[in-house]
Amino acid sequence: TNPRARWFVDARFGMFIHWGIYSGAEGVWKGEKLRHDNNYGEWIFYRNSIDKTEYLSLLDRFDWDAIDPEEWVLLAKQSGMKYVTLTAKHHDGFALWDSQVSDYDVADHTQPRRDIVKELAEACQKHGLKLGLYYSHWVDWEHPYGWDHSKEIYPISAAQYDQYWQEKVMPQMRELLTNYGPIGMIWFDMWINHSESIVSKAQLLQLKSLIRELQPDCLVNSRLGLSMEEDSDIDFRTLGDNQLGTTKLDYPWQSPGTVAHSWGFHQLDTEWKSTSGLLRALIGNVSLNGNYMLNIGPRADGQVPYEISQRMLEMGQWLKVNGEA
Ligand code: FUL
Repeated sequence: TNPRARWFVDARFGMFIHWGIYSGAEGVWKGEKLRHDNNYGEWIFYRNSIDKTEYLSLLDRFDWDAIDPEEWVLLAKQSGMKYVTLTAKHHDGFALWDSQVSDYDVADHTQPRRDIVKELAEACQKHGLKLGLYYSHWVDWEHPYGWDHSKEIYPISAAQYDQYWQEKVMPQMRELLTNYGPIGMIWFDMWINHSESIVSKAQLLQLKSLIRELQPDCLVNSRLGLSMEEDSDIDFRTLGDNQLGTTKLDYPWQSPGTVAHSWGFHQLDTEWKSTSGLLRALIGNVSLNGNYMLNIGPRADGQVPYEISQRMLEMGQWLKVNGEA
């Protein structure tokens, strides 16, 4: 383990936060339920081919007076978690901070202007938790040259993809790594192999160098698109969604998991896992020297579903009784 990742190995347990415009749709579009085998709430923009202006109007359903990221941090802390990772930009391309790169960001659609990354960063500082930021680098459904599966049918050129990379990904990452204090990790998403994709290894390395330059202590996960074997400078490996570890690895690793199925809030997603099952997942990973990042999908008013917060608090209670938190 490189010294940079020491805290992460010791942290064991963290919170994932999937929250964005999609939280306002709650997994249902115009009364239509599932149309696809992928019923993740955070995929609705793409899955239902929603027009961008109409998608933005979902923000009218948000209760901005009630939304307080500090509450997410407090829940994480009470649950024995040591870090939180927010979807700063998910696949829909919408930035949850005040981004100068485009007006497709939360600050340009709130009055008074809000910057959720900033509010969360301050709450993490105040309560002593590390801040992680999820950034969908590969996939972006908003930028004309960002990746989505339709590009397999209507291809874009490598030059067009690089335009997306240079005018959106790089400057947005620069903002995140410059304006919000220390960032514990950038959590990239997708496990496509770069050699089979439009994204080039050079682009991935360009992104990693920017992180190393601006925040040398910030961790980078393998979903950047470079495996631990391919690049020993990657800090930890992320397993598949809800996939638990089965073998002890000699490098840091992590499983991201949900309490039901969807990551973003979904009103029809009610098959809750039990607290004991979630604890078994945590203990299993920790026993193999891994890490568990359990997800909350808050509603459009910022509230965390009771079924999630209750289970997390029970886990925190267990950790306390067993002397781990
Ligand atoms: C996946 C994404 O497509 C899901 O929406 C979610 O963010 C999960 C953690 O990773 O790759």
